[in-house]
Amino acid sequence: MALNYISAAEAAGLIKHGDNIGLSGFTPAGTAKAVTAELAKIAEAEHAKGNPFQVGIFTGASTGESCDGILSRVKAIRYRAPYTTNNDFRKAVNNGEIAYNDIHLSQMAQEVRYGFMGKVDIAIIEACEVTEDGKIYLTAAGGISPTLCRLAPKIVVELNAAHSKSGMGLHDVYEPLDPPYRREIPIYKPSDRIGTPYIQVDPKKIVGVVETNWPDEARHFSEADPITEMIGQKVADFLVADLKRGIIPSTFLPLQSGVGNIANAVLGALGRDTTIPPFEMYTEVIQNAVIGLIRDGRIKFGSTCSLTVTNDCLQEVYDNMDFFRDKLVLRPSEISNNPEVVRRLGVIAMNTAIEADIYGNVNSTHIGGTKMMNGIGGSGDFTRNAYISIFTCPSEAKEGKISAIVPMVSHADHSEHSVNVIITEQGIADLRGKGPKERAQAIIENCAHPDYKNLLWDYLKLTDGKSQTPQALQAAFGMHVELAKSGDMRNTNWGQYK
Ligand code: 0RQ
Repeated sequence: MALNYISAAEAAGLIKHGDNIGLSGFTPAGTAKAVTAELAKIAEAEHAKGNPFQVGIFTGASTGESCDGILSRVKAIRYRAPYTTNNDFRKAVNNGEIAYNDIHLSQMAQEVRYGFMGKVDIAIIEACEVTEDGKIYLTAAGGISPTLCRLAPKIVVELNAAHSKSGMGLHDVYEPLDPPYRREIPIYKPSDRIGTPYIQVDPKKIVGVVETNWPDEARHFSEADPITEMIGQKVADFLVADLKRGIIPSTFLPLQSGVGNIANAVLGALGRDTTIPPFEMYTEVIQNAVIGLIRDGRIKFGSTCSLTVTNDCLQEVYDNMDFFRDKLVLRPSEISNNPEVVRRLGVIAMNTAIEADIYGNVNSTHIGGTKMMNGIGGSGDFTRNAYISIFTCPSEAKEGKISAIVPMVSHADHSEHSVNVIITEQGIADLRGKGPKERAQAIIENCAHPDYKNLLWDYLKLTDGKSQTPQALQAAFGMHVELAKSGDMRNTNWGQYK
C-alpha cells in the first residue's frame, strides 16, 4: 500500500478538540515534533475564535519545546502523563491549568492499555524509516510507541531525516501481554534481545507520513561543578568499597542512572575508577557520559529506553554504528524500566532527590511539598526493585537557604523502606541494615551540611527519642515553614515548638 505523504499542518488538522494524542519519544529524544508545533497554531486560532481546543497527551517521558513548551503556552493541554522537564509546562501545572498525572514510567504503557486514561485517538510517531507494509523504525527512544501504535486507530509517522537510517536495528520492540496472560519477560542479561527492530502496524492505519528534518530538542547540561564532582566521586568510592568487600559480585552489576548533571558526574567518576571492571547499564536514559565510556571500553553494554544525548553525540553514534550496534539496545519504557527485570538483573539504581528526611524518605518531585518540579520519572521503578538503591543530591540548595536534609519530607516519592543509601557532597549515609533511629544518626552526621547539623540534632531533642520513628509532629515541617516565612531555613527556631 502506497504511503500517503502529507504536511505537518494537514496531520495536525486530523486532531480534534478533546482527542487524546499519543506521542513517540522518551525525554526530548525521539519525540514527534512537527505535528504538535502545528497543532499549537490550530489551538491558538480556535481560542481566538472563542472555541475550546485542548487535547490529552500520552507519551513516554518528558518531551521538548515543540510539544510541552509550545502547547502549554497556548493552553492546548488538558491532560498529560507522565514525566516532564519543561519550564512553561511546569508553570502551567502549578497554576492549576493542566491535569498532570505523574506516574511511574514503567506503568505508562500498561495503564494506557488497561484504559485508565481513556482512548488513544491518534498516535504521532517519529521514525527514521517506514515501509509500505507497515514497519516503523523508531529514532532515539522506545517510549510507549508499540502500545500507542497498536491501540490508536490512526497513526501519523514523522519521518525525520535528522535521524540517520543507520540507527535502524538499535531498537528491540516488545510488548507484554496483559494479565491474566502475561508471561515472564525473558531478559536475563542487559544485552538480551527479545523482540523486533521495528513496530509492525497495519499499513491502513498510517493516515499520513510527514517528512521533517528536525534535530532532537536535547536539553543542555552544564559542566559538572565541584559539588557534583564530589558527589560523583563519593558514589564511585561507595561502590568500590562494596565491590571489595564482596557485597557487589566481582563481575559488577548493571547500573541505572537518572538524568542530569549529577548522573553525568557519577558515571564520569565510575568510568575513571579502574578498580571497577568494565560494566553494563540497564537504564532508562543514556547521556553523553555513557557514550564516551562505551567508546573507551569502560562500559561494555547499554540497555536503555532513550539516547538522551546532545545532537553531536547522537550523530557520533549514527556515524559509528558498526562499533555501537552490538553495544546498545533501545527498549520500550515498560521493558527498560521493568520491575521484574530490574530485580532479576540486580540493577544498582542511582537517582536524584530534591530533599531527603532524617529517616530516609525521599522527595524527588515537589518543591515545598506543593509545586511540581519534573516528576518521578523512572526513579521509583528502579529504586523499589534495585539491588542497591542510591539517592544523591547537594546537601543544600539556593545558596544555603534550603537544607536538602529535613526532619520530614514535604512530599514522599520513595519511602524509607526502599532507600538504601543517601549521598551528598558531605558524605555517605549507608542505611542498609539500620533501623530508623540509627538511620537518623547516619544521615545527619554524614549527609547534612554543617550549617544544618545542629538544627537537625536539636530537632531530635523535641521528639520522645524512643518511638520506632521519633518525630515531633508540631515541628516536623518547621524548617519548611521558616523557609516560607523568612526565606532561609537556617533561621528556624525550635523554641516555639517546645
Ligand atoms: O533550581 O533550576 O532554579 O537552579 O531544583 O536542581 O541541583 O540543578 O539538579 O537538575 O539534577 O534536578 C531532583 C529535580 C534535580 C531531578 C531533580 C532546585 C535547585 C535547582 C534543580 P534552579 P539541580 P537537577 C530520571 C529519573 C526526578 C527523579 C529522577 C529530577 C533545581 O533530578 O527531576 O531521578 N528527578 N528520575 O536549586 C527547593 C529544594 C531543592 C530545590 C533542589 N530542596 N528546595 N529547590 N532545588 N533542591 C528521569 C527520567 O526518568 C527520564
